[in-house]
Amino acid sequence: MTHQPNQPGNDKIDNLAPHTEQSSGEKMTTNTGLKISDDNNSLKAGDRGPSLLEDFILREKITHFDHERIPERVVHARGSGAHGVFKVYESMAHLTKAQFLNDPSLETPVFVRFSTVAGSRGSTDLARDVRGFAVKFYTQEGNFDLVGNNMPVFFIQDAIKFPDLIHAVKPEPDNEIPQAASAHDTFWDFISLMPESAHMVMWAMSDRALPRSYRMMEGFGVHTFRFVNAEGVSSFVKFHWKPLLGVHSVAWDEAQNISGKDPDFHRRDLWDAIESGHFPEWELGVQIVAEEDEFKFDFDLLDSTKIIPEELVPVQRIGKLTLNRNPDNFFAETEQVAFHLGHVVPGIDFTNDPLLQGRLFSYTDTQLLRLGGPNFQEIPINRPLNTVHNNQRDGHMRQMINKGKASYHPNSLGGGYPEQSKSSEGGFSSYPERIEARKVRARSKSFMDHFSQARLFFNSQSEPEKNHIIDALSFELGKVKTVAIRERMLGILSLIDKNLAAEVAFALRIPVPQDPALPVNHSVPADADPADYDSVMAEGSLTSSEALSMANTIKDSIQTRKVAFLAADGVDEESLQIVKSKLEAEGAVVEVIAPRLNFILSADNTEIPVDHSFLTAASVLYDAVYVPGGTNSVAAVEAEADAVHFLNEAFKHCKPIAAHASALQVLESTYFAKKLPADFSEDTVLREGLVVSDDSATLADLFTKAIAQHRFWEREKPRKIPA
Ligand code: HDD
Repeated sequence: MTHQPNQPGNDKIDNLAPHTEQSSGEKMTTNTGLKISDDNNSLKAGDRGPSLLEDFILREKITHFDHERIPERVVHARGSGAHGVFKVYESMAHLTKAQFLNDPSLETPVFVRFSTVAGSRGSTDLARDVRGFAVKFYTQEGNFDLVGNNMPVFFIQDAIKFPDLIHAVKPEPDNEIPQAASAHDTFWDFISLMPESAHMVMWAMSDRALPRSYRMMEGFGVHTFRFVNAEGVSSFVKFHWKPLLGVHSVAWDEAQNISGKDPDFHRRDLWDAIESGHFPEWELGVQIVAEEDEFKFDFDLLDSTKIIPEELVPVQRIGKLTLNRNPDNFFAETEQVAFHLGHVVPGIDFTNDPLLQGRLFSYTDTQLLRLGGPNFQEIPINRPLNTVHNNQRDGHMRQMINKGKASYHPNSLGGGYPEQSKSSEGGFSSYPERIEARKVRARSKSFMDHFSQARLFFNSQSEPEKNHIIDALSFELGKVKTVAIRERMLGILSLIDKNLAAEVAFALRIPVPQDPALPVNHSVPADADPADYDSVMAEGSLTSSEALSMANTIKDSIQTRKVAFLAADGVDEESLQIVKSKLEAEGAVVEVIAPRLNFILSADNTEIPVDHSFLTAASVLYDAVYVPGGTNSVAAVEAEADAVHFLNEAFKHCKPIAAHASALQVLESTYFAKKLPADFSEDTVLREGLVVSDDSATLADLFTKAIAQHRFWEREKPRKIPA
């Protein structure tokens, strides 16, 4: 196979190839292959007469169109996908017999789909929401799906509450408002009655819910899974994805603006990065707990509202995922891909986490509706690389032509085939966990501490991150109309952190309930003693964990950061080009924004291409902004209200801003003029994120360092800055 530049291939891409179509140079046909002579006029009785029922070409075309839509995913409807590859660094055979984790020379093709949870298919990418991070590994032993999120915990402990959670967060059923937002009464009503959601709510209200890019977020398998090695020895495992570009977010005000200016922001970002050869990369991390250590923690490994702090069990980075190819067709690949937690390979198995167990049912069930029947595994994107042999037959849209008479096992007419495999031959056998129990509808008491890890998360945040959580809760509860719900939430917040509750209460101007009783857990069976389900007010063994704060992420690269250059005719070419070349050499993407499109003329009359006019650009779509010199250009930019607004907004969103010394007057016409520091030494630049210099090379160096810092959140002190 040949592959386009920047669109590398792999075995799965080759496997998809026979199903692809390319019309270039071809004649138009109907679906039966009949060449079409006129695709513009229906068959009529006279050129002004009625269309004829006989027109099978018209009917075929319109019927197909009428049936183009399939049900969107009931959750995670909005998403973007990409192809890639995964390679393990070293054999993990001591822990798992999964072949793709045993052989460092194997390159396993993958398809990854990122998503938001609550919004519809056409909703904004920048909703405050959890992000899905679903990876399908096309291994030589069949498909393995790791269907995770960008947050390591979940709102609920038992899958039976999932429909309730989703009904609560989705638009309200009477008027279908609001779209892709949790800031409404039903969500917070449910949350305020479900103390087990406290930890996840902290994550969802943090900046993790506003990723700068899919490429800059972590991923987590959430549940505790099992690894099983060839000797049958099992250990518990939590899966992590660690992005090599670090974990970065945008500001909430910015997110809301992006939703208007470019609702496809994350989708476009992923697409553009891959098209330009900046392939997103993550390392696969695992936290391993030996079987005998199952009960050594002060939380339950089966409880999906808990993390294993990295201080207790370090994350080992065992391999790398690279996304290196965009799909050819959104619907055929990204929409039709079907993930399922139950797609496992030998060496990976489940635990009794009740959230995981319920998911094992839901994912196949939902594909039956969404993709229309039991043959969805035959859709090209879902097919495994190895061949499929079994006695399942028929059904809607069956593709496979199974030969022979025997479609049952055991048989003699088919020679006894297909035959079963022993474990030693790669046959999957479930881990033989010993279980002796009564059949009960209940929840383990070990699941009842709902607050200590919520507190651990809040305590681990930097000051700006804490402020963002306070602001997010004030915003969300501010949109809640029912005062009793706000009050109940304040009660819950006060059990996490008194100061957090007080700050949110201040914004809502209602008092924090004094010494609130632990909230009643509403997940109580009717016949049970509620005392058995009381939340427990435990202190975890840790008070803070570094890995939980995005402030501690890597900040060593400006690769793929988008930098806006604000310029006009008369720009000083040197101050533009020197900075541009340096930033581009470091992997950043520079775009020139000017009053009008096409080009600007430099002071020396050179044409410099323009990427956007102020009409189509906005500061929220960039990571940093620079104003080059040149008398006329500087005067024009200063006089352009959109340019000044651009800078003001960039400052408000804590972005690095640079200006050539001869363009200082542009910064002086912004509202942050009075905050310009007295000097622009490296220390000041790295503290304030503002760079001014008359030497373009020095400026470019300092600006690069500032952009690598991503944001200067300290600028938000005092907390509110006018736009
Ligand atoms: Fe789920 C989709 C992740 C709990 C039921 N889920 C879905 C997707 C992701 C997750 C990433 C999108 C897959 C794609 O891109 O196609 N879900 C999670 C995580 C959970 C979780 C990390 C908790 C740890 N989910 C969960 C529960 C249930 C479901 C408890 C049901 C009991 N999820 C579904 C679903 C979806 C789905 C209804 C909708 C579309 C699909 O499956 O294919 O089956």
